[in-house]
Amino acid sequence: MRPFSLFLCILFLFIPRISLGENNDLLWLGYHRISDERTLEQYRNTVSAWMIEGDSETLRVAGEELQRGLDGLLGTSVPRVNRITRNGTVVAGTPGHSERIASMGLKKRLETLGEEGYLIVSDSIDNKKVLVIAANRDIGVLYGVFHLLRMMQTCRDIGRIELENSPETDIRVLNHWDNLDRTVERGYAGFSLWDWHRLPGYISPVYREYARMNASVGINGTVLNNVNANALILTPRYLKKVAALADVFRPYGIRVYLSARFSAPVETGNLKTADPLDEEVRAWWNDKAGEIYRYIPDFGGFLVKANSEGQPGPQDYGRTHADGANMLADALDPHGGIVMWRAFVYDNRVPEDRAKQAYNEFVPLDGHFRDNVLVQVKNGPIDFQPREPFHPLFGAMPQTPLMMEFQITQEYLGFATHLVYLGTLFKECLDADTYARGKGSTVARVIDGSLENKKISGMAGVANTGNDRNWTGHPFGQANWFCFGRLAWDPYLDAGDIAEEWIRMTFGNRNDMVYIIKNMMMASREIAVHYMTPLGLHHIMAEGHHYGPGPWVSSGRPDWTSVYYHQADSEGIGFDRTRSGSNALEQYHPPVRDLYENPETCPEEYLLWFHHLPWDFTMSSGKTLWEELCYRYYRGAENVVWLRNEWEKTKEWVDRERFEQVRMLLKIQEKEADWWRNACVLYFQSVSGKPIPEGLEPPEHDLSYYENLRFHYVPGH
Ligand code: BDP
Repeated sequence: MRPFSLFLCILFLFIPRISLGENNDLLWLGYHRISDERTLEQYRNTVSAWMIEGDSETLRVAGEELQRGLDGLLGTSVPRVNRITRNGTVVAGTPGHSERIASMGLKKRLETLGEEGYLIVSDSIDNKKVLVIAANRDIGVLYGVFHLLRMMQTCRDIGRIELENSPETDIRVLNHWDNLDRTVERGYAGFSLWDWHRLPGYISPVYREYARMNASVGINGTVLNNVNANALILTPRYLKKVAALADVFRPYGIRVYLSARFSAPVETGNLKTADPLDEEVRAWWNDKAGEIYRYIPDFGGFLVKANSEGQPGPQDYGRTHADGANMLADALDPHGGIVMWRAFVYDNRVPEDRAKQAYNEFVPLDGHFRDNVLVQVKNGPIDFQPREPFHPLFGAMPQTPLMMEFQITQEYLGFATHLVYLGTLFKECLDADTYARGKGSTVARVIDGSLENKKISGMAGVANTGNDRNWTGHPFGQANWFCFGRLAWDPYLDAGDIAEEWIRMTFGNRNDMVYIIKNMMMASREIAVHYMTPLGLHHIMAEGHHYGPGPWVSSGRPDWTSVYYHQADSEGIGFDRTRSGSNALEQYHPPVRDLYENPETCPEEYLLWFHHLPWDFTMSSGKTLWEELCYRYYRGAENVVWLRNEWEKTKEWVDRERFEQVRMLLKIQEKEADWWRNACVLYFQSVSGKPIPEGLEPPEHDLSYYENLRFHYVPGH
């Protein structure tokens, strides 16, 4: 080697690794060396080698993960061994493949942990201290590996571990609203991850990383395409591409599902009808299912949006949602597949409050669905708003498995520009008490199946991923993906604990930094509610693209306008859903109904969701409703300044790239929060005729300025 090249090589060894975008790419699995020397010392003593017993693709990726994680966290190469010759060996496997594990007397404990559960225990073998990760199936071993690594990433004590863990729900899926041309409906992180054009020949390394990330938080399924589905996805040309993705995901325990277009038999099968009771149609779906399983033997099943927002469905033929779902369920059943049938349905020809329509259509069908059908229900009765009460269907269909549908992508929460941690939103819904079987009948217990002893359970999250370098557009969007997975696995986890895990895994373990960022995250959703839709307001965003405020939107189909939802006039504001109004409250069980029926006892955060009240209604603060509304809008916008100032404090701890990204985004968020506040306060003032309370700075423009803002090429639309 020439001296100059040698010099360059040596120099290269001493230059810190080029980290442009690296931290962002790695998401929460960066496995950075433990910075606290005492913890590092303890970990190095506890973990000195690893072995995985057995051989399968899943065990191989579990081994790769252990290698990568331990090497990174301990800052040294941790050897793989075949024999236990030293203290601190991690031994992972299943009793089926490992005699050592089979002989450890764990059988009884493993019996309760199912296909995906695992246990991690400190023990000794041949007088050597070991850490055992044991599971019934290989996938449980992989989940156990991620658990141990997470404990180390978050600096937990691993000196003496004794834990068991298994998921509370069966189906934990991301729903990608990705189109075949790679645009993503309501996606704000670039284009779709799926490179349909070059599949199946070209397998992007991103697919494997995607699978790792999901597996690390327990997600075990992915619906690849938009619920507004294109029937082409079910044709052989695309099924080959889907099969190629399924092959990459399989070792990580991730099954592939597809959104099925109900009219596919007509569009791609040349049939004259898609009537679910027609024999030819049923035969077409049976054959289609058989064909899919030839490509993808472990195909998960279909997600269906039918008779909603213009999508075809069984009602086009005078049939019910159950008829449609059951036809598909029958086709999938011999292969072990399931149907996730969405309850997000509403019809502009029905003069009913939109909040009531899903309940009205689905409750009569309870008990009519096949065993392999889950009805997938959005968290609230309208549409992923910054705040909604829980959907009344939860607790109203005792004989039907109900799946939760959360939206991780921030369609109504500032896109990928605003820092909004959704853990608190998800938990608010999961912890809500439906009273379906008396006190303690929480939504979490409905969806995990424990309340009514359901055979199958699940949770879906509308993904926020795209081909942006940081995956989610906003670095903090990563936390929402992470948090969704953790809650799908265990809906009883605490939103703050999950935030803290994510921060430690992503940014490191400095307690002062963790404290600041966690506070920001935990406050962030309430802040957004304040500057967008305080006091139970909802659906007042701009029309179509949904970017920014649009409380004045009044043309088009009524239930797509804002005035339909806020009902503001010179007298007052809010949607009356009590007995004197649409009586949507009737759909809730009595204690909830009674509490919300009375404006004096209705929680203020849902006040205008359920009540139309005069502007001078007295709030608990002693202020009038009008004043309170203004104060909340102003407080929300002010708190974004607080978020920005808090973030500045993290400058010396967070890597430059992410620090700067978040800083820039918070500046935009501040402007957009002011925009929301100004537009909404001015609009509501134009109907209330009341002055903006003293001490609050008047908006910089007049209402017509905000009403006339126009935007082109807004993402996700
Ligand atoms: C709405 C979105 C729309 C989706 C729809 C759905 O604006 O793009 O297609 O939900 O969930 O929130 O089907």
